[in-house]
Amino acid sequence: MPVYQEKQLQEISKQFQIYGEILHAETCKIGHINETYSATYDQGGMRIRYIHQKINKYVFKNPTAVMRNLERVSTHLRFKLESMRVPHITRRCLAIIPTRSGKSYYVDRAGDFWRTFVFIEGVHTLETVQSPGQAYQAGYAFGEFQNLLVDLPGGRLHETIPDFHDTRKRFTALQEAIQKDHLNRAQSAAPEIAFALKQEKIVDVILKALAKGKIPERITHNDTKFNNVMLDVVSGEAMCVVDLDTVMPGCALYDFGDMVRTTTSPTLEDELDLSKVKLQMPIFEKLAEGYLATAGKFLNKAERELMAFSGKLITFEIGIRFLTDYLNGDNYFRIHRPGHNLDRCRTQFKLVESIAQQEETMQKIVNKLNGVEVRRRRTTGKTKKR
Ligand code: GN1
Ligand code: MG
Repeated sequence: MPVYQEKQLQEISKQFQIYGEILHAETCKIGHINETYSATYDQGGMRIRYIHQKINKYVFKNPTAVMRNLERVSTHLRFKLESMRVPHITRRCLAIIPTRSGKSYYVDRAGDFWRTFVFIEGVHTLETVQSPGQAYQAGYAFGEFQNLLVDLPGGRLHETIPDFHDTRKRFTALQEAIQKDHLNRAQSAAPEIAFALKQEKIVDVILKALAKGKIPERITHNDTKFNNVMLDVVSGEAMCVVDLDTVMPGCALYDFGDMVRTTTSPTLEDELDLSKVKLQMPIFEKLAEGYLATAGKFLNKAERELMAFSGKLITFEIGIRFLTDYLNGDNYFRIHRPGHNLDRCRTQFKLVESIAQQEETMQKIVNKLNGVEVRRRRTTGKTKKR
């Protein structure tokens, strides 16, 4: 981390209710959007860590709304966990450290918003799933997250990024970027553009179901990447769901879809060897099982029926977002090499193909988990063929 940032962080850290001297700080290289640091303090002779995070103003145009949502969501989660008598609550949900004046964030001289969280010890996040059990944990944790927020009081949350998963608007944005092509990059992405445009028929499926009221609006996380679940390093149990800036009104399937995207392939999001990118069915099965163990308490029939499809749609959506950003000049997602967003896009599209090939089997697994077959057998007396 450059020295000036460390100095800047020392200034920032003084604004929060932390009773200690900052010893050192490191950049956390997670996420494409916010800047995150873990800082070690000497507090009463003990070493203690906190997370300091700067909100990306380009992406989150209304950071006050982000923080208001975060306060409400984390307070509610805490309340629910307390009432369920769950132990170690500060390892189970994000705990905001207030500023010295009691606010949840600090605005620095440059107008940037900073917040501080308790650092959760003894957990880690992983970029890829290494076992079906981990996928189960991720599914369970995000499902439980949605489940605990079903009764959030106080009215609708702010839409911190309006139309975040509006796949039609994402598709239109891609079409515009192709048409403008102001950096002359479209040619270098010709196969990806052709692939994207060919998928138009899937774009409106969930939007239509929402518009018709078949699928309800729910409070959703909206960024359910596998690396947003903290796993206990000893037990492997999912402890805490993080990255709550996009928690807002949404569709449960967006969350499930992004879990499919980020758990089922053994590869990283920007894998260059596309032959390795594929949906692994045993992982999907465990993911769905974990998710339904918790979200199964509230999902309706239409939501359950689109679970496999949602994996394809959300993988496609993120793919076209990477492609759009590549064409527009990489302004949104942080990149680490030229062409990075195009590489990410290719990986997503390869996964879309793999999901499409296996979608029927995936949905059969979901139906089985949902007990559809069992119910049919009960009503018809017949055993359904597999
Ligand atoms: C961004 O920063 P990160 O990695 O948590 C993005 C998600 C994408 C993801 C792709 C606010 O999340 O929507 O799915 O990158 N977050 C925002 O890796 O746009
Ligand atoms: Mg995020």
